[in-house]
Amino acid sequence: MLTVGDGLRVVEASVVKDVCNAVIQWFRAEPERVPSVDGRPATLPPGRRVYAVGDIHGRYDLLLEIERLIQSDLRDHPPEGFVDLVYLGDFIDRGPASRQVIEHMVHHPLQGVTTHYLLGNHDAWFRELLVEPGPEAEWWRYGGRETAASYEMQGELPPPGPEREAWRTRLRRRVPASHRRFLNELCTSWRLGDYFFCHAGVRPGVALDLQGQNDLIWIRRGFLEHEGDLGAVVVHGHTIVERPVVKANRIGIDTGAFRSDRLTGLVLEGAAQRFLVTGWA
Ligand SMILES: [Mn+2]
Repeated sequence: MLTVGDGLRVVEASVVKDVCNAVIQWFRAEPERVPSVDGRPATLPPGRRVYAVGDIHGRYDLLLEIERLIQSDLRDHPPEGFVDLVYLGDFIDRGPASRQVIEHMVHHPLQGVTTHYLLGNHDAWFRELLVEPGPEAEWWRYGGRETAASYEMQGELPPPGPEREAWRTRLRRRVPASHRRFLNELCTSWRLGDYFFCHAGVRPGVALDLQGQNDLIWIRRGFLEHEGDLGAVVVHGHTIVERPVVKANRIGIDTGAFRSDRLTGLVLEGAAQRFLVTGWA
């Protein structure tokens, strides 16, 4: 038998659910444009599904959550064929648990899917400075401090010179070989059907298979405002947006997880796109 208290809880629960649904609807509002190539809607080959995940930036908690969302999506919508999962890079920096993110990627890939790990500008910084002098000061300022802390490197970044080199040696010793191999093996792009996946974007006017690494992991100006056909619909992270941006020529899904708690996943199948977002499960 329901008591008054139970009824109140039911009402509260339904109000909360309505508000959540409204927020989700707002987040998943109609795209500005239909992603298209050569004037026709972009599609994946039949029987294929792709999940793409934006910048994780050391948020191990959100990585686990998006994996749970993907797994329940796979249960709710059993795939007809082959499933790929693409991480768009920037695994590390800013958030508190970069070491745990890489450790998880190395040892616990999601079962039943083929995973592609792409290189972000932060991952590139880190793998370079483990080997030789580079922009350590910039890296430190833009979240490298947190990554160093996750590898239990306490204290400040020493000035360039012998102290810095001793620091680099200590850091390298604390980063397991499996982590260094993971960073060194990151790819700069992946392509399937009418979609091209990379961290930041592409240089318009350059063929997709001739894009330079610097553009693929850093580009903003020249790409974000470009409205013309790019040869594929570019799925990217790197540039933070409040909610996913869907244009005719690109889909941006970096929703600033490290500070917004919203890590976004994009689901592509046929000509359709759907979104999975942490925090509202
Ligand atoms: Mn980035």
